[in-house]
Amino acid sequence: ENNPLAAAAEKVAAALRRDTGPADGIPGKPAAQSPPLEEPVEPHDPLPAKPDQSGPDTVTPTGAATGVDRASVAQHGPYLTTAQGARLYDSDHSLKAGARGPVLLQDHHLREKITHFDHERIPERVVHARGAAAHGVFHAYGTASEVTKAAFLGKEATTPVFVRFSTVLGSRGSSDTVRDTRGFATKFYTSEGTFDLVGNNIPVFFIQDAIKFPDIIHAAKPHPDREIPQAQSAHDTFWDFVTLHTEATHHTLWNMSDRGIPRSYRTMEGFGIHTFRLVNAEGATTLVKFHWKPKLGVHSLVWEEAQIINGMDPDFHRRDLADAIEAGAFPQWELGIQTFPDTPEQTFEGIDLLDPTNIVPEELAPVQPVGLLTLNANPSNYFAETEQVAFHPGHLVPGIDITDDPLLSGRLFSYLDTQISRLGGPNFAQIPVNRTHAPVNDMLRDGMHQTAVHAGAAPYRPNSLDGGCPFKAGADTSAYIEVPVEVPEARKVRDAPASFADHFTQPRLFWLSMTPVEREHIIAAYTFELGKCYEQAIKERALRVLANIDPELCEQVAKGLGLPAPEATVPLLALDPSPALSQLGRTWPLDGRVIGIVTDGDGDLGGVRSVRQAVLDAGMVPLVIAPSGGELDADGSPITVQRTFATARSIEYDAILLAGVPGPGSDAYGARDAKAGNGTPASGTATDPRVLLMLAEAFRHGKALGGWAGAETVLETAGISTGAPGVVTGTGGTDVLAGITELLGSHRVWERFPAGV
Ligand code: HDE
Repeated sequence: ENNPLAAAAEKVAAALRRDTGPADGIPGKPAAQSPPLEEPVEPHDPLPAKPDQSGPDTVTPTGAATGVDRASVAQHGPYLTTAQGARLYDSDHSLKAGARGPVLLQDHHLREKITHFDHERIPERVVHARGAAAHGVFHAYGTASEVTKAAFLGKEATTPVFVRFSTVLGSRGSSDTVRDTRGFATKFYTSEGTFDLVGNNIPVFFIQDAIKFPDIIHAAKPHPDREIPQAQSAHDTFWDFVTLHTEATHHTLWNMSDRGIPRSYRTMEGFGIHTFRLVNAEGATTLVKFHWKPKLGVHSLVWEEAQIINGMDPDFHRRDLADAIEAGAFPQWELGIQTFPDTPEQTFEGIDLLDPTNIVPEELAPVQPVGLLTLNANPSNYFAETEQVAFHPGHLVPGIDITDDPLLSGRLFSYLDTQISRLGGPNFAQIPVNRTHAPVNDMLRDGMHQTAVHAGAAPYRPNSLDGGCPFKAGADTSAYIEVPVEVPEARKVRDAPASFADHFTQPRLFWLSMTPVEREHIIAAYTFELGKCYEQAIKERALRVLANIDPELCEQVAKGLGLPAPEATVPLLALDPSPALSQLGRTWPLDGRVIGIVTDGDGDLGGVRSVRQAVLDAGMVPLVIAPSGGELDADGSPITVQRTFATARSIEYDAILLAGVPGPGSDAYGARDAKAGNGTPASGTATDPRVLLMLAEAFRHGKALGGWAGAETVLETAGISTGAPGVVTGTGGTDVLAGITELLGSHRVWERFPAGV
């Protein structure tokens, strides 16, 4: 009985039963009598593992399992353990000399837990740090078979994919809707090895030679002294560089256009940018540019909306992608190729195909669809998948080869190199999301984070000990064989071809292809960004660049900056516009569009119910907005309030409906519910100012607005004429919705612009 070890064991057993007495507590203070509510205290077998609790897999999550005993790895089994598998009886208290005494250095569990935590972060990507990703599948139409032998582009081929979208400049925690280029990187897990198409949502790049990449990125990232601004191009160093280095003009113009602020990842185009070389089964080659075309059309935010979102919902794009997939509204893109004959000049209609600041207008070389991408599953674990995925333009498969675009050549070096520092060594291909679905039989060995246990004694070639295995493949056994392109005899130089010196023709083509609304947005963007620069000399230089694109653009921006507009220093060519570059003028499916329905307890709740249903039936998302949360009683069958006046803001909706405002003289959303500053109900008939703000913003942003049964009064209070374009009022909700739906097909009510936003 006096055995001290037995006493200690009993104390531990008591701790496990959670009935410890006050022995070591503050004198006089009783110990807690019962365990925390709802925390299970009896060990039991785990519930079936949710996909996001599964342990490390031996293939990518889209592939088949390869026989690892899942029960033997993380978070399986009834007991919490250390990393070495020893069971723990307490993970909430450090080992101390007495409950109020010092923590002991010998607490190896504390040290293991904290040390692992200390090392949970890895370096973020130097560019494209903020991203969101999804799993999906690619179905090939087979239409590319004539030009490439790549198996995944063959008829009916189906290939798992992982796609990561990103912004370029911001850190991992920055906002989604900043003005920036977006990454669009796709990993195809093909049967012949992994193919990565590491593209952007803008078809041209800032620089023509990879050696300039550190310069553009140093200029565009926050200033090194104060580390501001975050995720912005509206600052001196960016504009200093892009105006001195005029090959950046084309990309910068795209950034200043609506393409710089996409509505959603789901409504972005993607581009491989560089010209690639395809090779078919007969060895014939074709030059191509890759395009992703979103099924929902190409749509953007307006600038004021984008800025409000950065504060209201910095995860706007990430949320939108994940929500759509979770709801089963799987985003889709068609992969297309523009094809060009593989001539020694590598030009098409006078356009240099090796210059990544050039596009080839679709009117000259149509985009031919070759397959359909569907994103149908969200990642289970952000870090394991979205953060650790490692793309590389050098991940190529037989049938797809590179060209001598000097930007691409540098990328082929950079991506492998960056993964080694980012993912801590050369074995990142073993991380589940990076594992190929093709059989691997390499002779790469050892290194940091080696997880394979390679057997055998002969990881070298030639060998006799392994019977000469593995053998080299040939053209008939799917080997990746570089196209034996002729390299003209040349002198070793640091230089660029003369054709790379034209920096203004293509920007002018883009400008001339824009509609008036799009041009107005471009002018506003330049005026905003240059207006944020401090250095007068940079603004003046920027105007000289704009003068070489178009006098109207230059004059308008100069006016906004209060500076004189300079003359062009290059001939301004008369060019045929490329209508395919404009985002306007077509109508698109409405899947996933969000309709805000504002109502309150006295509104036409029957009407709200039928409009909600009609919105759902049209594949769109209804969100009921009311003064406060909970449910609205519609004749005994309640309607759930999804947003309150406190949580709703115009930016979340593509259209807003005022659903049944109580009759004339009523309080029209608010007087009864909004509280005056002192907590007592406000008097009078004022509409809640948050509703008025929502309507005014939505109107300025070109969104469809509508309502019935008294909506006119509220709209007018918000300063919106019911006769204005895109405002639909009527007596019944479903009629009004029909009018709104028609407007939504063209994304916004473009007649409302210019609106100065
Ligand atoms: Fe990248 N780029 N890049 N880039 N890039 C990276 O690789 C680089 C370029 C693009 O979601 C880095 O893993 C150089 C063009 C995307 O994980 C790095 C040059 C295009 C992503 C890198 C370029 C891109 C990256 C940073 C000039 C469009 C994100 C982390 C020669 C065609 C991929 C990483 C993801 C990421 C280097 C230019 C697209 C450092 C040197 C042109 C979509 O390797």
